[in-house]
Amino acid sequence: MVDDVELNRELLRDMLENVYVVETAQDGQEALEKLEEHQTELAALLLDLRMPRLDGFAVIEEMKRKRWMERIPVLIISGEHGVEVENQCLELGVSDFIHKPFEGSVVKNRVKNVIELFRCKNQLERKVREQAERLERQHQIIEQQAEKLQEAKSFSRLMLEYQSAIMEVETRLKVLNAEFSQEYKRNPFEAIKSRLKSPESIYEKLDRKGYPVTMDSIREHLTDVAGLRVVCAFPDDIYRLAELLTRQDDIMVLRRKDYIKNPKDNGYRSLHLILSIPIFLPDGKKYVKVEVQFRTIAMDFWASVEHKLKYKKDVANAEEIVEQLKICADSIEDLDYQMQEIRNRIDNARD
Ligand code: 0O2
Repeated sequence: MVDDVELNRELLRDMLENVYVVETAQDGQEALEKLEEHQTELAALLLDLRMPRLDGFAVIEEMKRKRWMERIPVLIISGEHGVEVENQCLELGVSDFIHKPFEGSVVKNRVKNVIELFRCKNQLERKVREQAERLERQHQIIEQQAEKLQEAKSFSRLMLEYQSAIMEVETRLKVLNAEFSQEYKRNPFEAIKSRLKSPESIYEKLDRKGYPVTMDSIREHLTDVAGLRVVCAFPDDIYRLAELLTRQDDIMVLRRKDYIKNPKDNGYRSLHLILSIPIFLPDGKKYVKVEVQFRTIAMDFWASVEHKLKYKKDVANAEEIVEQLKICADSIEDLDYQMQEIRNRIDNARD
């Protein structure tokens, strides 16, 4: 309750004190200071208009600016009866008037009614706000799910492209195998193994290399999503087959790593090609990257055993195993070339 006349403050306090906790201020300035501190605890503000320092209109203006009027009902306590002033106050958003001299039951009833009305209004507004927030959250969830669905769709579509590229390379290799076997009376490769990189491995590799996990990033930065392993009996078949495949005029060789001529320190020997190969989809031709590894049967056996070591933790005497594997890899090279030599001698013999 804000009034500069002490008698008015005491009168109103007497009328309301048995129902409400009454806090008073003697001018607009003090009222705003108390409002700043207690505005969440106030049920209503009884406000005089004519006061020193800061008048009632200035308090209303400030309350409107701070949006306190939306929560706290303001009742004007004033000796003024002019329609003009009342209208001005109503336009500013005050809830009711209590005219001086004060009549106890009228004061109590007007205060009670305004507080009740505001309580209902605030409850309703809170419910509407909560409902709107719930709807917003649901909307966000639906949007996220739609996005995931979209991502899943484009990911499956991308995987389909890589799968098509695997099939394309596999078919070309099989055709070469058939032609080669007609000419040389033997197959240049024993087996083709293929695999599509798993979503977990794709994510792990992009993340490890610091690239974003997006469809464009997969296309740009990964070269081994589609992978083929061609297992040949003899080292010279590897080069012959690789040459026949890469000679095809619509295939581009993006990278070539010859670990047969330049074996890795651990003894690993294979020929790796990163190819860009066209695939034909309903919406046109597309180039897709494929990794093709060529190795001998013996080296394939070696690599599968050695690969296990990479994924095992705490292997006892791991260094000794690495050395042993290196010795085996060197023996395999010896063996591969000896077998090739034997094959050549058999081939050169007359039927
Ligand atoms: P996984 O589990 O077989 O897929 P890059 O792929 O280009 O980022 P890097 O190392 O430059 O990495 O390529 P590189 O040397 O051509 O090796 C690619 C793949 O060849 C490997 O894939 C292995 O499959 C195989 N490879 C390379 N070195 C070795 C080796 O020492 N031992 C064995 N067993 N396999 C090898 P990932 O992704 O490393 O493994």
